[in-house]
Amino acid sequence: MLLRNKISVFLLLSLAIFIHCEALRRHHKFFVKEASYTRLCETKDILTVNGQFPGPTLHVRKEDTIYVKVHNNGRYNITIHWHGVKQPRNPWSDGPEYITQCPIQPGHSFNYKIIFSLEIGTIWWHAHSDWSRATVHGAIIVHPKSRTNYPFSMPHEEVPIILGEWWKEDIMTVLQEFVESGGTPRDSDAYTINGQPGDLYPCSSEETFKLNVTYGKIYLLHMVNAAMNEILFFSIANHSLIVVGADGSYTKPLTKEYVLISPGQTLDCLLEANQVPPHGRYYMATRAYTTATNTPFNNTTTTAIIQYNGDDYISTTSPILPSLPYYNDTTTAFEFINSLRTLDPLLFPLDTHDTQIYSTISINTFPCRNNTCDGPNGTRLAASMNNISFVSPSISILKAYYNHITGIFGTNFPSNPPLYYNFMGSNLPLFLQTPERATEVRVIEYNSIVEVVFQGTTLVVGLDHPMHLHGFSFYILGWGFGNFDPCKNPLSYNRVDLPFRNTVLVPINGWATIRFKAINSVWFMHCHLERHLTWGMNTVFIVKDGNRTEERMLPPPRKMPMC
Ligand SMILES: *[C@@H]1O[C@H](CO)[C@@H](O)[C@H](O)[C@H]1NC(C)=O
Ligand SMILES: *[C@@H]1O[C@H](CO)[C@@H](O)[C@H](O)[C@H]1NC(C)=O
Ligand SMILES: *[C@@H]1O[C@H](CO)[C@@H](O)[C@H](O)[C@H]1NC(C)=O
Ligand SMILES: *[C@@H]1O[C@H](CO)[C@@H](O)[C@H](O)[C@H]1NC(C)=O
Ligand SMILES: *[C@@H]1O[C@H](CO)[C@@H](O)[C@H](O)[C@H]1NC(C)=O
Ligand SMILES: *[C@@H]1O[C@H](CO)[C@@H](O)[C@H](O)[C@H]1NC(C)=O
Ligand SMILES: *[C@@H]1O[C@H](CO)[C@@H](O)[C@H](O)[C@H]1NC(C)=O
Ligand SMILES: *[C@@H]1O[C@H](CO)[C@@H](O)[C@H](O)[C@H]1NC(C)=O
Ligand SMILES: *[C@@H]1O[C@H](CO)[C@@H](O)[C@H](O)[C@H]1NC(C)=O
Ligand SMILES: *[C@@H]1O[C@H](CO)[C@@H](O)[C@H](O)[C@H]1NC(C)=O
Ligand SMILES: [Cu+2]
Repeated sequence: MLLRNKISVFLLLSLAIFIHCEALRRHHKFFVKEASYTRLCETKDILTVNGQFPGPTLHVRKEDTIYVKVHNNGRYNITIHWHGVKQPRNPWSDGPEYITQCPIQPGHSFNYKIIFSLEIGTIWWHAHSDWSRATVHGAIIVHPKSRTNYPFSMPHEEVPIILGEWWKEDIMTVLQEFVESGGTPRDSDAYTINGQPGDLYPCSSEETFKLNVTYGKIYLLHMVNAAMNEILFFSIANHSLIVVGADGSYTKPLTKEYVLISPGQTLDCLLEANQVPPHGRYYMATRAYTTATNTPFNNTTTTAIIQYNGDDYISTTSPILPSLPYYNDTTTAFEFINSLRTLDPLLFPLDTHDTQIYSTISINTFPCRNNTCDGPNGTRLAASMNNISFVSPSISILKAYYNHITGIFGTNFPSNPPLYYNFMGSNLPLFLQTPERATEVRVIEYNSIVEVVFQGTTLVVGLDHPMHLHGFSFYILGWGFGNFDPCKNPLSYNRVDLPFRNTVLVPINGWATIRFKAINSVWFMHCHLERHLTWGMNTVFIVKDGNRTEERMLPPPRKMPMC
């Protein structure tokens, strides 16, 4: 009897261990809940996943499928987006609220199925509802199928480096004030590295993120720009960075003293601990790259520290600060972007395209009652693509499309700017500033090669826009300043080893051209500066099904969140 009990306990235990291992690999649980955090000498509650800020890092192998069950134990609606994951045929788990799903309401949960395919290296996840992503975000590291299978020196250690922004004010209050005022949002009070402002800010020295390295070893930094509203320069004192990946795709190794990373972008960088003793301590540092005149930004610098193992004077040596490019140094910013090259062969030929969309991306204004808003001359600030300021619908576009529900969205997103004017003009007539409000999508044929030319304008203010496309990575054929010239500019396109990314930084007062192959379903396209997303610099691409079963969108999971 006793023996039999022992055997059954043993069996139960091994079953439990088996299930546990299985759970570690494929099933994850995200509890979205408030937790108390102290930064910049003040304590406040922030929304987190599992109480962690930044949230947990997900480790997967290339081409895995995993499940993340998200329980909303917070006070706000929430959705999670798996940024950079192409999710072939499965837009149901992509995440943007009212685009592919209704939000998960407080007390409810949703089981996301995340299908990895081409992605390798660093991508990330973040909330895609209101402004929750300020604190609800984390890295996803896609490892090669076999541990040794890197196209570069095997790293000794892999380290997520997540750049972010911290507000002393509650982020929902920041959002509410921003929307009500009609002006620009209040600036963040600090930039952060792995959730810490660093010791150049008050009350931050103890917790500053520190990376201990061993002389002679190589470290793989998995970098994410999770900041809400700022493009960032990043550099490490006395150490070069070797960029080997961007946006979940390998690049040819590129050695640089600094990198530039836009919200929504990721970089994989090798760091060689190659400083000979006596070592110093070395800051890694980040601050804003911004070109908008009259748009305030926080001009402070966040830091973390690199220190060498075995040094006994560690805590007394003050760290060396790297020099960072000047905050409006567009030349240096684009010199970096321009140097990135894909390592992998092209996935489709780039000599031709089937569909072209030429879209302006503009900052706009709406009239405001009695001119009492905080935009220029009392107006309300807005943003648009091809003069349409995107209005979020009340049920998801994906659901409306799949179930043929009419009246939720239109299919008239224009292929060209509705009006041609000098997009770079310096005194444009004021009537051009006011866009149309609508929910317009663009329908695309299955398997077509789509070219999008983003054209910045000087309406209200010109600035750089990191444009992000869900569901695809795209090749960046070219970019330049001024008005796009359809005869001349394509002659200088790179068609050989151009970068393969999911977020393109369109330069201030300039343009950029991307191409992707439309192989699956309903995808959001938007500026990854959060204020521009809120203002409507967005649209949606619906790619029709192909003829064969394996070219069709998967059916919805049984329990989608309800509106
Ligand atoms: C930038 O951050 C610093 C440090 O937290 C803060 O004192 C300052 O007010 C912020 N600047 C702006 C323009 O918001
Ligand atoms: C890094 O090194 C310092 C000094 O030796 C030590 O106090 C600290 O615990 C180490 N940190 C980690 C994460 O190993
Ligand atoms: C860091 O680099 C500077 C400039 O190249 C050099 O003068 C200094 O000695 C280096 N310091 C350490 C501790 O490696
Ligand atoms: C930002 O900081 C840099 C370096 O500290 C300084 O040179 C520059 O004048 C500052 N710019 C603004 C707009 O405050
Ligand atoms: C950068 O800012 C400085 C002053 O802060 C200004 O003199 C300069 O013209 C700016 N450069 C560009 C390219 O806007
Ligand atoms: C707007 O202006 C009108 C007329 O000047 C005034 O009667 C009205 O009270 C104002 N409304 C608000 C909300 O201030
Ligand atoms: C504000 O109004 C003045 C006077 O009508 C006009 O000259 C100026 O261009 C306006 N500015 C903006 C940004 O609307
Ligand atoms: C945008 O559309 C509005 C409303 O139709 C129009 O008044 C405005 O001139 C248009 N602006 C541009 C730049 O097309
Ligand atoms: C689907 O089949 C139709 C009829 O045979 C054909 O015209 C069309 O090109 C096919 N579509 C795709 C995307 O292959
Ligand atoms: C939360 O989502 C539901 C369903 O779409 C919606 O009715 C409700 O207004 C949302 N709540 C907030 C605060 O946005
Ligand atoms: Cu933008």
